[in-house]
Amino acid sequence: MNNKAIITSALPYANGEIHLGHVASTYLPADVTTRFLKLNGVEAYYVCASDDFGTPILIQSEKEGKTPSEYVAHWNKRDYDDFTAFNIKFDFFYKTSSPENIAFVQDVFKKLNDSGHIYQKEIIQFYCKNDNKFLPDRYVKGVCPYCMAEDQYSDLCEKCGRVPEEITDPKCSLCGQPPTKEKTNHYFYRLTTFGNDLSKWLDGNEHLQKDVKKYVQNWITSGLIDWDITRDIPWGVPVPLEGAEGKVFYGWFDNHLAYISTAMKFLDDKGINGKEFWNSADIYHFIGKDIVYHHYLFLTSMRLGLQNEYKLPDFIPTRGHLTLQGKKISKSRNWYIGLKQFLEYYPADYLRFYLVSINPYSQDDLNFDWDDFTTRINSELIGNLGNFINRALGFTKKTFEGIVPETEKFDEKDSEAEKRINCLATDVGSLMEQNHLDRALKKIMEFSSHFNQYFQHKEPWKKGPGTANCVFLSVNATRSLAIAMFPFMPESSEEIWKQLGLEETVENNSWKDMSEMKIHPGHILGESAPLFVKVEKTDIEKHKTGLGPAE
Ligand code: B3M
Ligand code: ZN
Repeated sequence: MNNKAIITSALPYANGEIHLGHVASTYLPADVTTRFLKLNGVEAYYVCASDDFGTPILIQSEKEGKTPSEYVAHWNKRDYDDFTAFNIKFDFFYKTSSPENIAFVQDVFKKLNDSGHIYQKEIIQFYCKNDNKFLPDRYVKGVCPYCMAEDQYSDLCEKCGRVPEEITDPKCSLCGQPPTKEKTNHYFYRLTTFGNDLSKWLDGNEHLQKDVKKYVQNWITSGLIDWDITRDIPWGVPVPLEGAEGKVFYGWFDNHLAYISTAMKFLDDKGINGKEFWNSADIYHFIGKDIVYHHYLFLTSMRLGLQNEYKLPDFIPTRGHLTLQGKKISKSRNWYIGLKQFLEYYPADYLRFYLVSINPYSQDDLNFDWDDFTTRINSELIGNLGNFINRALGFTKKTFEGIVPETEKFDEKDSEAEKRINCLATDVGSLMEQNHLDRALKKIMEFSSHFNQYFQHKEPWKKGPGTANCVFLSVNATRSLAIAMFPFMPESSEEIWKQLGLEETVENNSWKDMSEMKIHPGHILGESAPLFVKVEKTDIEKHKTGLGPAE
């Protein structure tokens, strides 16, 4: 494991509230991974920013009668607050419209332009005579020329994931009229010249997911097209060239550069050489599968064009989309659950537990299902883990006045239990290192279930021989669980720590500490109380039809 890491997750558009779909695929896996790396002593920083530019934001701010700056400032704060309530802990959360990012983007453009990767071309653009404006990206809807999917925006087909060269049967998304075509000058990035280098990079990086690599390779072999990186709209990073007045960069030219500029700003402010750190760290970009094209082709080819002045990503953990009760999430049809709303009903850890459990390290979609949520919380989280911890700590309180007793010689079951504790850090850790967060969490649950059985088998309430060993090992297993759970359920983990009567916080431990038995005879436990409250089926029935808006 590299001892330095920078972790990013796809930058949320400053254009609406964070919902369960966002956190499931991107922010939660990134947060869990960062917490894991930190426990392993890695100097890891999780940076993120709001994605402030682009046509959808301009369109929406116009609709709401706000300036785009006011509009994005509102969402930047709201998103950050919602993430924080969910215990997504960024080391730094910034914005793509920051002065640092604007300067960085312009500088990158100049370098790429000077080295011949950019050219200017007169193009014909859709223009709406009714609205008197050029219609880039989301201003136009139509049919995808590759897969024939209808009702797609002109900048990305949500069906096949490709970026159309020209959308078929275009309509202005503001007024629905078919647009006309007008001439304008745009700047293009020579993506076509990077095919070989991109291919080589894909082949040489063993951390990237195989299935994703395969379809990106297919895109490359079937032919890349040069990429139009400018727009004629008044909101974006200005193109820093004479004669390019009024033009700004396309949002996907500048947004991923904010991964770098945000990390630089944060590190430099801390007195760390940002560039040096970036280039010696493992770089993780967590994304959802809809933006593979942008991260595997646009982002990487730009870093290649800069001659690796900033190193390319090591990991691009890519996950599928969340559906809700089996149906596609849609904000416009009000079929989604806002993160803030959800947290008004249930603790963050319930959602963290559930979403990690159902989320494999793959492109497969995952489904939020209220009944499944109820079952997993009530029977797994509470029935297994909560139950074991309550029993272990409650029994010690009741029978030994909360004082961990002296042990005797271990019998076979005790030794097996001890071995489980000794192996836990490696068993769970190796899965975490491979990004299999769901399987790692499952391992933790198996550990807990083993200890439930062990406790049951030892029948300590009969106070026979072996009772003290059972208590000693169960209390230590509880401590192991608290550390192992920390990346997944930080609040509950800290609560367990308190109940164990341990000092400081779980965060200050190291990952491998969970495999040692550091609670010794004579240790006094803190106050114990049930960790979790059951999810009521009657509430769930109400939620199925919608949660109601957050206050
Ligand atoms: N703002 C959000 C998305 O398409 C987009 C990500 C930018 S990452 C550099 O999911
Ligand atoms: Zn129009």
